[in-house]
Amino acid sequence: MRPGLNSVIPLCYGLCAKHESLGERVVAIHLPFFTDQAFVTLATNDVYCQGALVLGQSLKNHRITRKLVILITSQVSSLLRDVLYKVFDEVIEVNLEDSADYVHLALLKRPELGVTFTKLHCWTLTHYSKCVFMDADTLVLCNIDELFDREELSAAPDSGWPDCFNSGVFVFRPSLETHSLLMQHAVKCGSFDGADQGLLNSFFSNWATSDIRKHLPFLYNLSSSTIYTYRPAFNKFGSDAKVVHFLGPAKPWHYKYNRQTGSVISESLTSESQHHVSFLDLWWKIYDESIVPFFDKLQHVAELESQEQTVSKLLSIQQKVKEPSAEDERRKWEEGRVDYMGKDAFARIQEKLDRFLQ
Ligand SMILES: [Mn+2]
Repeated sequence: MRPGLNSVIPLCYGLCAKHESLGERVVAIHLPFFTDQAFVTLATNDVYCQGALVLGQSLKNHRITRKLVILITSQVSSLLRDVLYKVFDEVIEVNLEDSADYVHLALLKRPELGVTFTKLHCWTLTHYSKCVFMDADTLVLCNIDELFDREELSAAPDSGWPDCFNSGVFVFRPSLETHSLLMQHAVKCGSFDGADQGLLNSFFSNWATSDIRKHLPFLYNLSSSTIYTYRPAFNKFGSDAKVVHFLGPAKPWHYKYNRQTGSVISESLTSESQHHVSFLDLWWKIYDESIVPFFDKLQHVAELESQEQTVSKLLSIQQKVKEPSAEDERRKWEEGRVDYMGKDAFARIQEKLDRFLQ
């Protein structure tokens, strides 16, 4: 029977949608869309953009009904900005140079707070009433729109210190007032771990004890390290994971991918990472199928080159993102475009100085 104009079908995750028959077979499904709510992520350079693109695509693959927003810094190249626009509804450059004097002063003393300040910028997105922040190194495994039923600040416990929340996934309400209080708190108290997680935990300090509804189940921010630190729990509950978080220094984009077998190549895996290899494979599958075509279109890649890629079969993000040259780096530094979060972070500079002084 042909569906009538207003027949309603339940969808797998409990929403209802209207059927609209167009001719004999084509059916368009309209999901309710909340334009005043958004998923928000952050990328401070071209490499992290790869993670953000896969995260954004993974959200889209599970029919999100909210807007997709990314905060970027001046370090992100114009090519990557063009690709980001293919996946995200809004690409917002955060310019710390525009912030108040006290922020500049704080950054001079503690440049490592740069990434934290950039992330805090999400509270200024006041054209949204509620948002879910997700790190660029997370990957969504199913629809998670129900997170918007939670209140600020909802987050999952950190696997290393469960009385703290992990700031890789959290629900918040944009507010200029909260933003300003957070910035002042950062300048005054700093961050006990030098990053946003320490700062947010000391600001929302009653998270551990005040309201259990603000504790997201761990399945909304399953840290990849837990897979081997609490293996029996992973074996029992891991298949229900909703969001995986690739914590630690080994990110999915550091691996190489065999396009023919659809798997991350095993030589590049440490013995530990074998356990979460299926999540890495999924990350790369999304990257290869949905993100690589955007690059190819934008770069007007000649057929010749795509043939070469087919021949090589192996995909790594180095093929898509060039490391900036020393000359580029110097120019950026001189123009005042300092990568506080990455290579120009205080720890990196200190490391370099130590090497010189040895
Ligand atoms: Mn992370």
